Amino acid sequence: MAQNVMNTIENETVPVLQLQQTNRSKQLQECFTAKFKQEPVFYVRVPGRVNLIGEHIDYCGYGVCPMALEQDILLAVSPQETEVIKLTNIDPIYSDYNCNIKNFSINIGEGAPEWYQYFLCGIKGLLDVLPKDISIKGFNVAVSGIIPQSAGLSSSSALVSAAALATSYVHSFTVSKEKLANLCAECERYIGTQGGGMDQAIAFLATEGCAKLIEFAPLRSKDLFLPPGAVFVIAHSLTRMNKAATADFNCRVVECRLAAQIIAKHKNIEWTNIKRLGELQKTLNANLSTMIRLVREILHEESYTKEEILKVLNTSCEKLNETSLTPNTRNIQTFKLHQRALHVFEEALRVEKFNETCNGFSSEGALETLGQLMSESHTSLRDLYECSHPQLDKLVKLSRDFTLGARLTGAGWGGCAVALVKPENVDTYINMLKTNFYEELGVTSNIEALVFGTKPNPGACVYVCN
Ligand code: ADP
Ligand code: NG1
Ligand code: MG
Repeated sequence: MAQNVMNTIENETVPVLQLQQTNRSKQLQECFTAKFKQEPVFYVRVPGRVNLIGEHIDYCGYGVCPMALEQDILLAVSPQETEVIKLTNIDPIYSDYNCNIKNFSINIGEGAPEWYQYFLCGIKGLLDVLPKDISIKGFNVAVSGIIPQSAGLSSSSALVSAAALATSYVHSFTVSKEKLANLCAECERYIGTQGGGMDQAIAFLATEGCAKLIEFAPLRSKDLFLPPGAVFVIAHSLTRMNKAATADFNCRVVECRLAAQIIAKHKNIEWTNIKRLGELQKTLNANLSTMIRLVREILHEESYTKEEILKVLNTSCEKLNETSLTPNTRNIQTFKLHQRALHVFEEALRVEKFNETCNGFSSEGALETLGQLMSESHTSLRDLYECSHPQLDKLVKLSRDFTLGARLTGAGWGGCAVALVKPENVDTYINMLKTNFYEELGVTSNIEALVFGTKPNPGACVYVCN
């Protein structure tokens, strides 16, 4: 029987490798030299990720099972002796951006943030921990990104993490992978979303050939050895959702927090000390089945009004805004607490079963069990968490007869589905989606970029040139 290995090595740093030129790095180099009239000094690669199971539970403190993708963000960088940062993007839809590294603000307004604001989040995150005696330098950067954007494959965190890693390398300031993962999770919140840290963790901690079980507080990762014959296929639903453009993502974070606080109050625990459902579980010293029972007993299924929450918690609107809500959720008047908390505890149980099944993969039916857990996860995200999209539901439904299970991946409301497929069925499955999904929607070319098989890739690295 295979054993999962605790493979978090404290203080391990991001590898610095020799650059092997590819068509892509060459194209990026050309873009860089055309723009800045000099050669890049180093490159940074940070992968996107697909989450296999454990959705919308990282910010509640529960473990998740992502793996890093081949699709990544690649930066070409050269440090400067000035304080100016100059950003350019190989994709012409993104305008150049310059600022002073000692004097910039991220200033998030209404709607989707600008692309460079994600980059600035990463710079700020690193500068926040840079020792005061290191003199701060500007740098020139060209960005090439091939992770489908706003599609649940974590392009935002790859960009934030790449910016932080480039800033650390420019300043010869070595930070461990764990510290980078934690600080990038923290600094991406400057963009406005209160994510849980899965994306930045897998970006740095991924190793080639295996998915990971990532756990939080403190951050830990374990190899997840998938049973032989497990192929994960990603399919884009042709819908997108920028998570920082609306309050939907933070609304779910806040609904989970309010659910935890109301159960805490009911159990005579100081509710203001509880921010996450995971903290509540630890405080109650209960198992997940007990937590599921408590949700059913304590939280009603109808939406809670803000007024009712204030009454139950015996608090004022100002205090609730401060202890429980985010700036963009303060105007929301109704919250679903029963459904959201139920999803979180049941999904955390599914992650446990997924992990146990991978541990004992010689047992018969392991692939079927994993597939079933993935399908159950989708149903829960659709019905309890309400973060699916009709086109994601259509993809999952079409997948039923060709895969062992399928689900939306990432935050949802659009983006990608991931399916567990037997190797011998991969081509038939992809062809079926071409005909029954993409061609139906009028897409006949470049389908390889929309539906593709994946294998677990390594995490972030720096490339140096000769
Ligand atoms: P995801 O699910 O991909 O993380 P988000 O909505 O969190 O989606 O973030 C997507 C945003 O990240 C994009 O709208 C863009 O601003 C930024 N982004 C991602 N990749 C790139 C890139 N290659 N170039 C510029 N900006 C990018
Ligand atoms: P994506 O899919 O990258 O938007 C978001 C959060 C994750 C996690 C998932 C849902 C960020 C940066 N990422 O991911 O932490 O909560 O949603 O499981 O906020
Ligand atoms: Mg994101």
